[in-house]
Amino acid sequence: MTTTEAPDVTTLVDMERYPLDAPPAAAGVVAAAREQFGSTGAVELPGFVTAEGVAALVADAERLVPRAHRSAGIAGAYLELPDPSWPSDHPRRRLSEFSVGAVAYDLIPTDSPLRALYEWDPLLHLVGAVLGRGPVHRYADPFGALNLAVMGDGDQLQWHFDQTDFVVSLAIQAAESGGDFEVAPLIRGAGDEHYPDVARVLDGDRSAVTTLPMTPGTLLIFAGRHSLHRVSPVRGTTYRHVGLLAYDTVPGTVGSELLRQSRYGRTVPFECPPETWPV
Ligand SMILES: O=C(O)CCC(=O)C(=O)O
Ligand SMILES: [Fe+2]
Repeated sequence: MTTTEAPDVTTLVDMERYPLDAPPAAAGVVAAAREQFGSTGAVELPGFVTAEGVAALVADAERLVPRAHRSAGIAGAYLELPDPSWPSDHPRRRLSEFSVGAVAYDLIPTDSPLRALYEWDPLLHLVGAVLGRGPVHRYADPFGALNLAVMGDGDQLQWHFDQTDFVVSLAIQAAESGGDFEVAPLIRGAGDEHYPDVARVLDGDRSAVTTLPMTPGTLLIFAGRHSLHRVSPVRGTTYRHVGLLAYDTVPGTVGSELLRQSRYGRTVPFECPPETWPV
């Protein structure tokens, strides 16, 4: 891998449809997205990245596959160890299978178009404007701020809540089948866990669940800390590639050591620049 300049993000994003470098021109798009986000806790921006941009992101994702840390096992919705003081069928005790690959932020080089997009301030401002809760910050976690999620045949992600307020996911490549993003939007609130509602989703009740097929180039902004979500099992030989761009309303927020160890296989970030790593 060679060290080169960060790609020009305006060659990736459909700047006519989403003129983010000219905020007044983007006002209509932002207002519509903000309204949808306010009512459902999730908003899709279709065709955010152009077909050429998607091709560049796919090539980037394929070269980064060897850097993905694979993890598999059983985990719960709260991304913490089950607490035996809860009854055995309580949502805090329930575990289900996951298997996933993730390339951590500290392994994504500066010449990656995905990294360039995450570090592009107009996107940060768009996310802030859509959320409408004052300034948002890129997640301060050196692993979890930006991930490339790489999922192959049989991989899936269990129902869970995120440890950051908001995640923007960018579909890069769809699997042959499966790999849908399923979400029960805003099922819990700050200080109000709604355990019976969570239990119903874990039991297979689909009435509160929306399924979003991951169409390449679509950007999805969702309230991951309060929305229960999962990725259905992937089928076929094509990788499902998704960029996960994390944000928080509180600066300096990081994920737990347990999550770092489970998802990335380590708790201390690499100090040498990701460009210098052999693939
Ligand atoms: O891959 C996705 O679409 C979402 C992944 C996710 O929910 C997570 O990594 O927390
Ligand atoms: Fe998540």
